[in-house]
Amino acid sequence: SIIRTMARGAFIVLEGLDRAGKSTQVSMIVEALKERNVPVERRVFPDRSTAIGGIINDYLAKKIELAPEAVHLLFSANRWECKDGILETLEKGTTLIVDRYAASGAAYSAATTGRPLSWCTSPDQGLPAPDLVLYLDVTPDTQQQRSNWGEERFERAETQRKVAENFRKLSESGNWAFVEAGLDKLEVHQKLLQKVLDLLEGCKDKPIGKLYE
Ligand code: NYM
Ligand code: MG
Repeated sequence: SIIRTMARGAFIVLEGLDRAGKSTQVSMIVEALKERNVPVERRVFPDRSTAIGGIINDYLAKKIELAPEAVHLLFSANRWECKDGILETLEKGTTLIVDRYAASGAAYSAATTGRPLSWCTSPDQGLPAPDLVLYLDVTPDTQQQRSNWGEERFERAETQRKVAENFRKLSESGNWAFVEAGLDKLEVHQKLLQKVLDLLEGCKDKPIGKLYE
């Protein structure tokens, strides 16, 4: 077996409904870690830059129609095609801050297909598991006040309500922390950063887990 000579990076995911502020907060965390000389990279799912991501993008932008189950499998395939890249990054000691991941996959698809969460989590089984999921908890009022609300598919109050319920169920397994998303963005950042810093030392010697195993 390979002797690990270097600490691995941490795998941290930000989750939440649309307009929770995840992308802004990912940027702020990445900048804060860089200032502390922590090797860090960001990723976003869906990764719209790949061929599969292009189909997902066209679907979300309402340019094409697809069966919701087929879209679900594309979202999962989009994570699987990034699996080796994720592992290489973590193994070289770089921490990853990721904007959405498997929980979004299951929470949205369970709402849009009506299929059980267990059906929705199964294609992601075995993917690298996050060390920490930071959930940005946003209210419907705050969502609707934020820019471009309602443009993409799934941006409807009823869908979002179901998705939120699914996120709550998913948060019962794994290491999740909830942060109120309606606060001032610096206040949200400070809360998130504290949780990230608390985690960083602790996971260096732990092997990277596998989702739903
Ligand atoms: N989404 C995202 C899914 O339905 N399944 C997934 O696996 C992922 C990663 O895509 N409404 C949905 C959630 C969002 C949409 O993401 C696009 P974003 O972060 O809003 O650009
Ligand atoms: Mg969105």
